[in-house]
Order: sequence, then C-alpha cells, then structure tokens
Amino acid sequence: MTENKAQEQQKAWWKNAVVYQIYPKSFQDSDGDGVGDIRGIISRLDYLEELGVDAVWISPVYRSPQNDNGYDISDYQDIDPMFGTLADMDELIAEAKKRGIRIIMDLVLNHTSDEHRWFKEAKKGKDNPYHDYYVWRDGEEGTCPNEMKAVFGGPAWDWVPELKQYYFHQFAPEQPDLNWENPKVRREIYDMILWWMDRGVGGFRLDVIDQIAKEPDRGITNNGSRLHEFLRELSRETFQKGNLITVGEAWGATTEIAKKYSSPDGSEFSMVFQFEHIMLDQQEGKEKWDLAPLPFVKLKKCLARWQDELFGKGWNSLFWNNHDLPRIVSRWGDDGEYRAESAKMLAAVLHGMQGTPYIYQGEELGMTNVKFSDISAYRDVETTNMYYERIEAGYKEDDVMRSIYAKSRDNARTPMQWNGETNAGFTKGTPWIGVNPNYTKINAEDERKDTGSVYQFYRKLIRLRKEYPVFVDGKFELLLPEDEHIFAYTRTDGETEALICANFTGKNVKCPIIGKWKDAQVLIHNYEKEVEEELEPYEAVILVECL
Ligand code: TEU
Repeated sequence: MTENKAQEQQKAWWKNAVVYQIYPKSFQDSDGDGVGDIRGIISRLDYLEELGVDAVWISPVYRSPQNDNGYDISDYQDIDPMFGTLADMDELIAEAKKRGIRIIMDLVLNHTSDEHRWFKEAKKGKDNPYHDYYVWRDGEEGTCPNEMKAVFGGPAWDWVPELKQYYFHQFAPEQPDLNWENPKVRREIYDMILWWMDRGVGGFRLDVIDQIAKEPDRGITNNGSRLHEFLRELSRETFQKGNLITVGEAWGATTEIAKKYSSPDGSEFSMVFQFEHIMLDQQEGKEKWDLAPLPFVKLKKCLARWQDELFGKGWNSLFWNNHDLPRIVSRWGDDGEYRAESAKMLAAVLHGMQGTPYIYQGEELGMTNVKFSDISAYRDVETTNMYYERIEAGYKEDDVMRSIYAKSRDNARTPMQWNGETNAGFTKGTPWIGVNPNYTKINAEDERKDTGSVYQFYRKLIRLRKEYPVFVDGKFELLLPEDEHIFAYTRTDGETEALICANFTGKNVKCPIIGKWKDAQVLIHNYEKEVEEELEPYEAVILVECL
C-alpha cells in the first residue's frame, strides 16, 4: 500500500468500519427501573467486541423530559439521570476505547425540548437575549401563520399568549425549532460539540439535519437555501478539528444532494442516511401508514442507483433498520418459517455493497416486529397520535392496527433479547415497553452458541469486510435488473471480483449466473449445501474470484 493510500485510509477510517446502533432505553437495564442505561451498555461491551463492530451510535442520552425518548433535549451537556451520569458516559467512552470501539453521540440540533433553559428564557419576552434562538411569528390566537403541519400531527405552530406570538415546531409542540439564522445559536452549538469532542467521542449522528435551514414563510422544511452554508460552517468549526465519523439524517436527500453532504473534500460530513429505499412500500404522496405492496425491482434499482452515483464522488451509509423503522426481517424477509434464512440474506445483500454498514440492535439476531393487541401497550408519540387521529377520522380499528404492526416505531423499540429468562434478560424490573414474546426462541445467548445463527452470520460478514478490500473499494454492478426474484450484483476492484447473489422470495428459483462462477470460492452462504443454479427460499451467497 502506498503511503498516501495508508494516510487516506487512516483519515477515512469509517470507510472500513461497521457501526452498531444502540437505542439506550431498550438495550440493557442495570438498576432494575425498567429502562436501559449507560452502565447497562458498559456491561455489554464485550458482546459488541465479539460481534466485531468498530463504532457504536447511541441514540440521545442527554437530559430530557422524554416526550420523544430523548430527541427532546433540555441540556446538551448533561446526561439524563434515567441513563446515568457524565462519569458513566466518560467510563463508557474509555471502556469502549479499550475494545477498539468508538462512541458516536446523537446530536439533535434542529430543535430542543421546551424545557431547555434557552426556550424558557425565550418565552419571557421579545427582548430576552434568548428569544431569537427560536422561530417566532406574530399573530392572533386561533389563526396560525400558515398551514404547515408537524411530523407528529397537528399544526407546526403553537401559541404563547404572554407574547402574542407563535413558535415553530416541526415535530411535537414540546420540540421547538432552533433558529439557525441566528449566529449566536450556531456558536453555542459549536462550543457544545467541541466540549463533547474533548471528552473523546468518536463521531456524531446528526438528527434531521436537512431541516435546520427551514424557511417557514415559504413552507420550506428541508433543504432550505442556506443549508449547505450552515453545514460547511458547522463542519469547519467542529468536526474537522478531529478525526471523526459524521452522519447526517437527511430524509430529503437525492443522490445529487448526498454528494454535497459526503464530498470527499470533507467539507460537510462523512456520509448521510438517506431513506429512498425505505419509503418504497407506502402509497405515493401519502403517509408511511398507507401501506403498499413491496416493489422488489424498484428496491434493487434504487439501491443500485445510489451505489453508481456516489462511486468516487461521495460515500453511502448502508442500513435496513434504525429506531424509527420496522424490523427488516418482518418487512422484506419472512419472520415465520424462513426467519433465519431471510435475515441472513438481507444482511448479505446489504453488507456486500459499498458504504458503511449500520446494524441496529437486535438486527444481528434477526429480531422481528411485535404485535401488541391494544394501543395502550404502545409508547411512541408518533404511533399513538396517529392512532387517535385516524380513529377519530373514521378509519377501522383493524386497519389502523395493521399499519401499526407494519410500520410503528415501537417495532424497533421492544427490549433487546439477551436470553430466555424473564424480560429477555433486559431488566429485573418492569420494562418500560413490553418484550416481544418470541424472546425464548430468538435471543443472544442461544445465538452465540449456535454456529449456524443469524448472529454468527453477521460476525462473519463483518470480518469479510475487513479481509477483502473489494467490499470497501470495489465498483458495483447490478446484474439481472428486471428479475422479479433475484438480487445479484458484482463488486470489482482490479484484483478481485465478488458476486453477491440472493433469492428474495420464499420459492425455489433458477439463477443462471451461478453457473459461470462454479470455480469461485464461497465466502459466505446461508444454507449448508453446495451452491447450485437453483436457489432455495431466501438463499444468499457471496462468491469471490481473483482476476
Ligand atoms: O427522525 C426524523 C423523522 O423525520 C422521523 O420523525 C420520521 O419521520 C419518522 O420517524 C418516520 O416514522 C428523527 C429521529 O430519528 C426520531 O426518532 C425523532 O423522533 C425525530 O427525528 C425528531 O427528533
């Protein structure tokens, strides 16, 4: 390897990395209060080291009234007592480092909690120095400045009678939007980020970052005209002073926009989360709850387009799951008879592509969606608001529950399934949200012992990414683009060619490509048998050949 290449690799360490996401409320409780915490995470670091991940992104643990599970921050420089203390956080960073794992903090910079000191001050008067930290419009009670709606339902404006003004919130009313036009807000944010960098964090995930440059008078939420100006300033003032991984959440990113965010010149972020492949199974122009059949060919073409267009010009993140999304095995796989096979198939397809893979807690076990029979068992503000809105609007309860079973964020938030004991080993108390009853069959303890488990398959995939540079650098080519059953592609880097071939269906299908690869080495395979031209249900294989 040339010196330049080695330097470049050290700088862009995150290109070879695999990231694990922890939703702290649901990962591991250490003190029996039914809520996961930082000491719980520390106790599970050996598990993460064994899995082989390089970094762990932790959803927000800052001080928060928890109206949106920590995405409503009331103090960016403290830890919520529910999760522990700053000393616990320091210990987590240090203990993770010993195991070669970096900690990625979740930064929520679009909004704060309404209990943040800045907002409490801002409400005191129009001449308060913090007033302009938020987005206000004069008006009359009962007549919002415009028709804009909040993501979690209801208008995006809330009235403060003492000020005779409305404030703007893109999410819950308890999450007022920050005013990024104000340079003082930006400076406060940069200082806070530098403070976390000094504590040794390895990177940041930036919540709804494409919404910071909103222009409410023009009805604009994401991709506002000053967005990239703000991001370049943010990056220059903070991230570029360290060697971090940064990933922005950008629902509104196209490939063109993603190239800006993840430009190889490092002027913004390492990469973004984009959601085009996630939004395919909803009716066009409607909400995520309005279910549509799974368009497999569209999925392949969408993922392939992102691979092609960012090659050499940006960097992809690769994910199927996060704390807002239903479990992938229940969505694109089969969470019944072929659960393990389909979970492995989905993993192989994702980890074979170019980009940085993210594993959401429990995905490595093949955890599934949950079906609570009553709405009272659900905890998520988005889910419960939607339920009551739709019931009131006359939707049938069965239909509303069907949408919840398919798409509710709580599908991802049931406790991590550690073992077959009470509450899946997550807590000795009463869990804040119900455990998925399938924990006796799907849990980490069993899967660690079973060489054929989904967990062991993920471990192997992570190792392969480290051993074969073709998975990091190789050019992607989609094969059989119109095939209704098979997802196949190659990765080529001049020395090696890899073939990733997967049956996305529960039926046996013929795969003509395999014949040409009969002398290739099998790197990973989710069936214990020879690779043949006919693929079994959800069969997936990765083959490699030297050129
Ligand atoms: O999510 C952004 C976002 O737009 C989601 O609300 C999304 O529309 C929804 O989850 C789809 O079901 C981020 C965080 O990931 C999420 O947990 C927060 O609730 C949200 O921002 C507000 O901070």
